[in-house]
Amino acid sequence: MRIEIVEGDITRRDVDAIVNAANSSLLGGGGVDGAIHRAAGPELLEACRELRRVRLPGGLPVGAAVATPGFQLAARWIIHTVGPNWHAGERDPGLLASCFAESLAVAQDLGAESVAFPAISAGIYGWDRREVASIAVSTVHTAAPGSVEVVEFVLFGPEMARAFRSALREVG
Ligand code: AR6
Repeated sequence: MRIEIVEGDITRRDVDAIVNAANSSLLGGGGVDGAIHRAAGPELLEACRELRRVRLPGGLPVGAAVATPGFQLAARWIIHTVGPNWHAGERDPGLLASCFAESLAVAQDLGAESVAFPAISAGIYGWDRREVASIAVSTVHTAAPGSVEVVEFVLFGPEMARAFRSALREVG
């Protein structure tokens, strides 16, 4: 599996699947979640409401992942995951690792060959960017091989990109 670091807007990536840093409600929010809902169009919210009604009445647990179509995105699928919220005392690195591992497992099940991840929990949820970078890169680096050939980390800002490049150097 090849790992690439990209600075930019994840909604614009032409990959098979993009990962959304959602919340348990799956009904939208700010940050990358808001950007993905705006770019994918209103059908995404409908699909999320349907998921909640049929499969996830209690919401999506922290560390779990679930897919919807990409609707108006170039990406065919959106994989929604819920990062731990540092501000709410959710500080177990295993929960954050689970977001990356479970999202990748969903991508493999779908047969995706390319997947783009944002810096889950590094925005509104308040985790330190170096810790997110280290957990993200090491989790993807040690994942079992499958259909996914390329994993992109698509990041806002040079500092976040630097943190991920540094984490990649450490595993490489
Ligand atoms: N492309 C790539 N990265 C982005 C984009 C984008 N279009 N927009 C923001 N980021 P956040 P979280 C970066 O807050 O910390 C939502 O309200 C951002 O700069 O989106 O997991 C959800 O509904 C940061 O580096 O996600 C939840 O309630 C990173 O993406 C909550 O926020 C993640 O920031 C989740 O918080």
